[in-house]
Amino acid sequence: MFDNEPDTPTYQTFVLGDSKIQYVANAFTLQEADRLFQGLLNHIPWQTASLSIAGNEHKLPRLQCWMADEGRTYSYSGLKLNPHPWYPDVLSIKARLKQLSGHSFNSVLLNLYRDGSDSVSWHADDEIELGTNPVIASVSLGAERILEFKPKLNLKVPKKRIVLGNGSILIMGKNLQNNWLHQLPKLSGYIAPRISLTFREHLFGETQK
Ligand SMILES: O=C(O)CCC(=O)C(=O)O
Ligand SMILES: [Mn+2]
Repeated sequence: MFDNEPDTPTYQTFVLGDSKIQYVANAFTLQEADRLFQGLLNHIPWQTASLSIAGNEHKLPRLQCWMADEGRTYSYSGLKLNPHPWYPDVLSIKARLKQLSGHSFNSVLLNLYRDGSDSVSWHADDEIELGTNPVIASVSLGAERILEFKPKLNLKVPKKRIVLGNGSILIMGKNLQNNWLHQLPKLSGYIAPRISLTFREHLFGETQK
């Protein structure tokens, strides 16, 4: 390691069609990222979610926790997630996100990938409660993983791959969820755990559940 190399945030922008992705490496120092990772691993009430497909139960290949203000229920793929109250370290991560990106969010889906066989398959975060043009930010803690993007329609465009490092932030800009899919593929070999916090702006309040 380069002991005297400063651990400062560095910004990179990727253009995908008419959408932009911003990647911030070192949004958290290694020390901060390691402490946050251990705290979340031990204190978040991680849950297994199952989908029912043709009458068969399929466990999702990752653990999850939906955290938001009271009443902001999240539904996707037939699952209905009731919000857990905010955990203090998640609020400080949200504050760093605001400071570095200028974006405010009111909810977050936390994912725990226990090893390389945990994953998220192709999808867009385009649920109705996120509005028509959502910005989604993903904070990465722990093992490095790859996020892949492909257009919903033009299948000739090659996949875009972005490596998500420990302590990084990835911001998927407007339009991306409308026109592109993303996935976090399985990896073989020994892969350490990773936690992601995917922050969203949830537009439905308690009265519109
Ligand atoms: O783990 C990630 O960085 C992405 C997860 C994701 O796409 C999601 O939770 O919707
Ligand atoms: Mn997603």
